[in-house]
Amino acid sequence: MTCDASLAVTDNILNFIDGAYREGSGGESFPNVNPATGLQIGIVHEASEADVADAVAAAKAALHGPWGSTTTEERVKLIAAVANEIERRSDDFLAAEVADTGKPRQVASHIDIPRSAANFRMFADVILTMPGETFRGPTPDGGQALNYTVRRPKGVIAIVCPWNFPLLLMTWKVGPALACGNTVVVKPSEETPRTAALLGEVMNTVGIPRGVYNVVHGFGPDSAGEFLTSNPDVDGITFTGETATGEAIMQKAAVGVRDISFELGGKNPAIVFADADMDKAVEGLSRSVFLNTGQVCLGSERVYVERTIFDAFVERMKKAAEGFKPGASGDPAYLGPLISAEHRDKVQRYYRRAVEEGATVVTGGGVPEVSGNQAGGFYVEPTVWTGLAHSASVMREEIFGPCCGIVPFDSEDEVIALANDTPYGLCASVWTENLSRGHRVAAAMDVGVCWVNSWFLRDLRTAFGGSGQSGIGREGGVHSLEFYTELTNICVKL
Ligand code: NAD
Ligand code: 6OD
Repeated sequence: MTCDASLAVTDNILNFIDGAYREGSGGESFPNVNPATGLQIGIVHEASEADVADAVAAAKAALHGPWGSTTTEERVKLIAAVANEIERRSDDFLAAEVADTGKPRQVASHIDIPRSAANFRMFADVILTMPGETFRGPTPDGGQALNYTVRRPKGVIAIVCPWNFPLLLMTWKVGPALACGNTVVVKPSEETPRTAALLGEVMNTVGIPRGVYNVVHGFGPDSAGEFLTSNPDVDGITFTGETATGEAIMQKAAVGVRDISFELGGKNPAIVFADADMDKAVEGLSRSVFLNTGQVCLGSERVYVERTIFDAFVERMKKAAEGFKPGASGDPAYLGPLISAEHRDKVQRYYRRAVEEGATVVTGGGVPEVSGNQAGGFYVEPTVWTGLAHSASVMREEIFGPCCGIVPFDSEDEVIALANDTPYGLCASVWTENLSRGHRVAAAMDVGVCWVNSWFLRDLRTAFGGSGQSGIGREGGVHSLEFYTELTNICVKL
């Protein structure tokens, strides 16, 4: 592995256990690579099974320490302080996220870092207004009973995260977990360990007690991911990542009947009706296909366009794709790298397969020329296909790259059937100026989230998640609090 001389390769990315940073006790480590250059920029210290057990034990002990007796109001203050500290140190978080993912600074500074602070601030608000239920009713002996619910923290929560929006997707779970009084052990992706580790400093600065927030680095099978999800002292597992990984984790969660919340893959449809505002649809869909180099679980890899506007729409998407420049500058016109050489190989395999499956390559399909210190980065061209059959594997399997197949349709019923014919069910978007049609088609989508004339527009109080093979459960607003708490009904004979 070549190192980037301009960056400190001595960056040591450590585990954070019981309020302190540590190397792995097994002495193992692995390289941390900047995907924009392909160069090694640091060393990640891998947690051994014993380290993971220590992290879980610290989290369990912290439930019975000062954290266990905090009031909701005290936790809310601490969590708001975490949000403030992320904002105060946003340059540090930005540098860490850009180094790990290679994404353009413009993307990380507008999406990843501010949303991460918001994830804490919003759940601090939600927990204060969490509704409970009370029933007063007759008892068989003619008396009365009062039933009411109280919420308890679930306990030790394992949070297993992907690499595409590392801090954003991790804090989306750490925020509500801590708001509800749980303690957490986070296993960030092996590709993007930095921001999870850095958050440990924030926790110490604002006075979150030790053991409440822990981070263990490593891989999945036979490494930190598996050690964590099989640890019997973990009370709940929340996971974002691939569907196949979700299946493996679910088997571990079955032992001891631990609760799970899963946000998994997708093959999301977008539907553009002839009456759509063409400018808005092209702008929205070029974001939903190419943002974050297509590495967004909510991205639209299947785009259905009403036949009368098909050619014009394809031409506009071609132009949009060709407007991106490969590279990792701060400019929004830049399309960053894919996360790794391995992922680039996978996306390229799909690019080749699309052609084998009969696609017309409208634009892209290859690897761009990139010069200077980014020549070794993991770039691919933004790609648009037409002419693919509904049964083509590139139209059925999640690619997670900057590409889409565009398909014409003639009727509303036809396109609803096409859009829903997938084992996934994460999200969809519908583009039309006919609001009745917008509501009707959105309600017919078998998905967890459907946008009308927008995409990835998030109100954090809303239910977020997928149906089918895209996930189990919903998080967001009170839905997160449902997962991160246990309900006790108290029945008082009056
Ligand atoms: P991944 O499943 O490969 O890895 C995710 C995490 O799981 C990593 O931390 C990894 O080390 C860990 N892991 C892998 N195998 C494991 C095992 N057997 N036991 C325990 N942990 C294990 O996913 P990825 O490649 O990091 O992320 C991309 C995928 O995530 C895509 O499929 C994308 O759709 C999905 N995703 C979904 C959402 C959503 O909200 N639905 C959001 C982002 C990403
Ligand atoms: O916005 C969110 O809360 C969320 N979970 C986004 C997921 C993006 C997937 O790549």
